[in-house]
Amino acid sequence: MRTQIVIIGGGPAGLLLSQTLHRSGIDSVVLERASRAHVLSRIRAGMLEWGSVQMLREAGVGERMDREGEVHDGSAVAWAGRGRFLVDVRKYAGRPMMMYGQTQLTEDLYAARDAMGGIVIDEAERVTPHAIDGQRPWVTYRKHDREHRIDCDFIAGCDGFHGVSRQSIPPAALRVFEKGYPFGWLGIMSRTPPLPQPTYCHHERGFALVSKRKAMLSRHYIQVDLDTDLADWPDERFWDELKLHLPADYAQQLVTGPSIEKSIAPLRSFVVEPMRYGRLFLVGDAAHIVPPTGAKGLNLAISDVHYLSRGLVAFYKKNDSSHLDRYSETALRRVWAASRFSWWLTGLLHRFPGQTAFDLRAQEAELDFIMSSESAMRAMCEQYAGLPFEPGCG
Ligand code: RFL
Ligand code: PHB
Repeated sequence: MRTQIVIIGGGPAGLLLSQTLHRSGIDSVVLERASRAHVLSRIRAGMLEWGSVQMLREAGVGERMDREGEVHDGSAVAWAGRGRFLVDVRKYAGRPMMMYGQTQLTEDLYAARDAMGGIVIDEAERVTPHAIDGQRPWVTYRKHDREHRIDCDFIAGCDGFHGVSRQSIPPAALRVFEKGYPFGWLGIMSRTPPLPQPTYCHHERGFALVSKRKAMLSRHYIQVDLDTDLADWPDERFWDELKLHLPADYAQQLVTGPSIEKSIAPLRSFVVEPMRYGRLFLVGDAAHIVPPTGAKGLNLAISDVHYLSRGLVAFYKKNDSSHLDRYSETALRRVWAASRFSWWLTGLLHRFPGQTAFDLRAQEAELDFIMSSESAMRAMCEQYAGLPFEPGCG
């Protein structure tokens, strides 16, 4: 088989890239290791930047998002005994945000690929890129005990943090920047009425986030130690602990119920440079991970797709490879901005082991400062809203 672009990974980055390229007349094949049902069972992000919303609309997958997603002015931040403030991105950054689940978005992308006859091969085992430093790369994989080969012009590595793409690049060609955090998020999904506003809660017991997907679907998180065992967290314990982290009025309003999903995600910051090696481009979580505190991971995956698809379109339609050559540099500017923001917000809102009473007061003083200083608030909002895509680049 031959195609122009082999896309490794059928998560949001890979599916959106194939959808965007298709609309510009560029062929691709998506190779996904998991089954479609598995990909669609993963519960992850919920908060889309406005640039992501526009990109999804342009890709022809915005219809259900515009119908079912919720447009928000921003999220709130609450901290012990001091009430809360709104990170009003509509007011300070001039654009709102959209609550729409990654699971739903992935469903929409699959539906769009199916409707356009896009090739998405699931349960592709042992996907392996070859000759990525030459002009004619190819990819092999196994399916139903048979070996297959696809020849292509370029490979897009959209296979997440644990994927094969980044690992296919000689380690000496990559520089890795990494930071671990000594905690994770325990998240639950429940069919209960959500609190009105997504709210990040700073508390001396640790961080909590109340969020939602839609009218009767709540998504909440609390900070936990890395060695936490899910079995030790029956629903009642989760709800009791969450209430302790919330402002009093929220704790009173909170409606509890059985969880329909419960999982723990460790927090991590990770970036590789460059995001390209020869004819292999890294996109989304394959190249970078941010802690979820800033709601940036999916949005970065979407902005990478934006820059890479524009580069590929310029290459095929205008015989101009200069945008592709700048892909890594351009994408990394946004990646680092979001990595810094996510790291900062994580540090501001979480409880760290060994943290002293002084450290806690310093966090509270910074929250106080953001709430009372318009310039600090504006700076926070600009970053939470997400930086605009760079025009004409990528
Ligand atoms: P994905 O979604 O991991 O998809 C990669 C796909 O590649 C497949 N794959 C392979 N396929 C073939 N061969 C191989 N060898 C393969 N290895 C892997 C996998 O099966 C998978 O289908 O990466 P992608 O597309 O780059 O998308 C990134 C996002 O999923 C991620 O950044 C976000 O979910 C992060 N995130 C959030 N991002 C936001 O923008 N806003 C949020 O509100 C937000 N909240 C979150 C989050 C992530 C969380 N967790 C669980 C880490 C909340 C949480 C709790
Ligand atoms: C979510 O709704 O899952 C969510 C919202 C904001 C975040 C992270 C996750 O920062």
